[in-house]
Amino acid sequence: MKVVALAGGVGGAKLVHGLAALLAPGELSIIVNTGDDFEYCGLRISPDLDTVCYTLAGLANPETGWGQHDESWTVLEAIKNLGGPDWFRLGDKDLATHLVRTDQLAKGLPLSAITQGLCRQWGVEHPVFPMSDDPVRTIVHTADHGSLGFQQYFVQHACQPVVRSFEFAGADQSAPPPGALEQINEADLVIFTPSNPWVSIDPILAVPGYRNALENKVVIAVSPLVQGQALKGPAAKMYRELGIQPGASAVANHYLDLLTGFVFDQQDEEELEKIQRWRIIPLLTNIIMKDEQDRVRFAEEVLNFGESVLDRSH
Ligand code: FO1
Repeated sequence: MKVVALAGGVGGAKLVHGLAALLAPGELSIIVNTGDDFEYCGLRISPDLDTVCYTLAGLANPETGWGQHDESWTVLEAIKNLGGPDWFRLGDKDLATHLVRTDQLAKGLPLSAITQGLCRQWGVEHPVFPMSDDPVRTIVHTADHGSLGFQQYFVQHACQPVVRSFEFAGADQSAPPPGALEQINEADLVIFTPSNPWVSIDPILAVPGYRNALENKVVIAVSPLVQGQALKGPAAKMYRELGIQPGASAVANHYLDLLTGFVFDQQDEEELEKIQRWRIIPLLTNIIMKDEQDRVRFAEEVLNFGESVLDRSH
């Protein structure tokens, strides 16, 4: 079965890791959010691309989900001693990624080609695509801190500002990178991984071309919320601030027109009836991936569910 996974940060990367353990490189490709990208210390940072690739390469820091494990912070300390910025923590090995990416971008390589090259060096065999080679930047419009770049909101303000709306600056002028739409057209199944719908999956869907490529595909989304709480990050807080009760059905409703199936947690059974009313095929299970083998356990359940949804859709 050929699968395309759309992913953002840590939650999405965990399911991608499980899927990659079960599917060959020719059966799984990943399209990653780049709305979180920004310039810092003169370097181009692509956090979600790095989180997905580090996770697939076994290099990710398991505590934070971002950056690399066994990291050292020599350069960051030296930057701080020079009065430079240290609010966004760059480890020494992580810094190498940003230096190489920035150097290759300056030489005119597209982000998708740079990503392929880095994946080759990291031994990541599953194809990883940035959602676009063009710049798309998530802007968070807040009630009390004006308009913030994503990392200003997420790191500098620690997700505290009250969100009013999101903007994906540059999306209208952007396009999928070479090969990404073909992956979707050839896919049997598309999975929206348990990433933040507002700032991880929506930026990808805002790039012209993806929505209509998804129209005649079987799409399954996985809830990033359990009992109205995000397993990690500000997704539930964002829903509340936007006047929407956070929960599995809110996430299913978020993607409604695109979904064939929806995977959510058995603790949220009370939302089953509402979700079925939307004629979405449900899978209720334990969606919490507490360790590496749990990622594979859950990925296997999602793939089996995908097979059953495919059988029912033909
Ligand atoms: N998140 C933080 O909360 N604090 C940091 O200092 C930080 C540094 C960092 C460095 C590299 C990287 O790839 C990600 C980093 N992140 C940090 C996480 C990042 O803000 C988020 O992973 C995404 O933007 C949202 O998923």
